[in-house]
Amino acid sequence: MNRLIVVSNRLPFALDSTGEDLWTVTPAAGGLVSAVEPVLRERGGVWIGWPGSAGEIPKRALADATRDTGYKVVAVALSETERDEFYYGYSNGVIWPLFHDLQNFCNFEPAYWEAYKEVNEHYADAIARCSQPDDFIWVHDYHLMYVAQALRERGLRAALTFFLHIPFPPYDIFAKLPQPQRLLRALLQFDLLGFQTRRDVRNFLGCVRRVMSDARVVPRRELQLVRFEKREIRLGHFPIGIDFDSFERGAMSDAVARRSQELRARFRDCQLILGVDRLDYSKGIPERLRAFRNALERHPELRGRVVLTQVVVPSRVEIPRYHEFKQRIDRLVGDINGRFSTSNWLPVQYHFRSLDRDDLLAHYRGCDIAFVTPLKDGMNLVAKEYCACRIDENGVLILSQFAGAAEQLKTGALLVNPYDVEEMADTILKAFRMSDADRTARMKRMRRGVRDENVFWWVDSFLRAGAKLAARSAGFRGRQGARHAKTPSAQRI
Ligand code: ADQ
Repeated sequence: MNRLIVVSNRLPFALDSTGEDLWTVTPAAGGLVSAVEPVLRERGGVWIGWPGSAGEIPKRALADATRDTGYKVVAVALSETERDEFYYGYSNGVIWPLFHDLQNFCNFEPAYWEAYKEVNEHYADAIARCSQPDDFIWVHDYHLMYVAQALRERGLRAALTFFLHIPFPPYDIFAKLPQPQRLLRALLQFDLLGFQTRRDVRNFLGCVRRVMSDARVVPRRELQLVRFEKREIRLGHFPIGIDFDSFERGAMSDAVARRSQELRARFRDCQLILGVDRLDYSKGIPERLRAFRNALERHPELRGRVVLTQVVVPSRVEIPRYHEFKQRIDRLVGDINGRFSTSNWLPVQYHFRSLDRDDLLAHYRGCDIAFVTPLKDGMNLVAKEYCACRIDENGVLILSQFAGAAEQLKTGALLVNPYDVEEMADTILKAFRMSDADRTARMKRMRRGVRDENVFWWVDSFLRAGAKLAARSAGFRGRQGARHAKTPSAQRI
């Protein structure tokens, strides 16, 4: 196997300064890390990314943090302005909300695009410095959509692959972006573009057809084909999975069994409903709380019989919108608990913190209903992790129809529209009343799917598609000759 180079905005841990030359290392939360880390740990390779703190990279702290990873880590430094304009600005203030159909949350500040390109150039430089001819270069996610263009401008001819973890929006929404053509042109410099779902591939192709008059879409049965600037770009959907065995094994451990029993013992006669999310407006947390409140209002049989445990992992709290969003959640929790609690029943248990792995697994194992209702989500791994941890083959999954995971889990989950508070409330009642036989039949189907299409299956299918293409494009580009090489760095690559 060729060496794997993973490139993502963040490394799988964050370095935070706690004083002069003192640093803490915190594992990064989030779907990309949960999916990619086990793969690199197993097969080795290189991970290129930013350690999360602006300014110079603290070399000793980085070396300490990466000693036992099993793969090499290359850190990219960002200045404070770059962090503000590239990371908080274009990536999380424009692309993130727009690609989740939340265009009113976008701040289309022109300087952000310039910063985005510049920082993508830093990543391209890091790739150029450390890559060798046979490496498999795999760039991840919406922060780095310009990297291939930057590498092509440096003369790199090797195959470049990209996976988008978040949804790709339909044309009417994508067209709001001030740089639709420049962004699509940049993406079409990759050789393989991977998306989470068929819907995302369809949306991307729709945008290419409408925006790029000199690109030709050639429909294919498996990988779609786009011809552009004498190149062939392949596209496909590769739904990301989880390390099923590791979640299942973890859920079976004594420590998790004990913690999940403790959790259950605290709420004896209640069914436990679980919400677990990063703090993000795309996850539909206020809508979920409103649905829970609506369920308690309209279905009195639920009062005193259900508890919603909502865990929110702090994320991007430096962005004012996220701060306001947290206050909204706090108010809703206060309102529900103020209105409905009794001397021995508190309807919402709210935790604003990250859980350690055993605790997270204990919640998955111990809760009767998972309530996963993002307004839109590339995939949503929480839904899959919940199924993997239900070793008793029980438990109900209520899932947003707008999560990528709905495409694979629809045969077992109760699908809801996360904007329809009453429908969600009625679905809570349906889940609450569901028989054990029905729960088991549904959970078995979902577990089979999550087990078969796990994270290693995801990586294999992506790498296999990429490897075929690398062979093909090496021949194709070989015939083009070296005349595209523009800069001295091209020789190094
Ligand atoms: P995220 O938006 O981060 O990922 P998600 O897929 O739900 O969303 O992954 C969250 C991850 O964080 C899960 O693996 C979960 O275990 C972990 N996590 C959540 N709450 C936690 C807690 N309280 N304590 C500890 N860990 C917690 C992005 C896209 C998704 C896509 C993934 C992967 O937005 O749509 O599924 O990438 O491609």
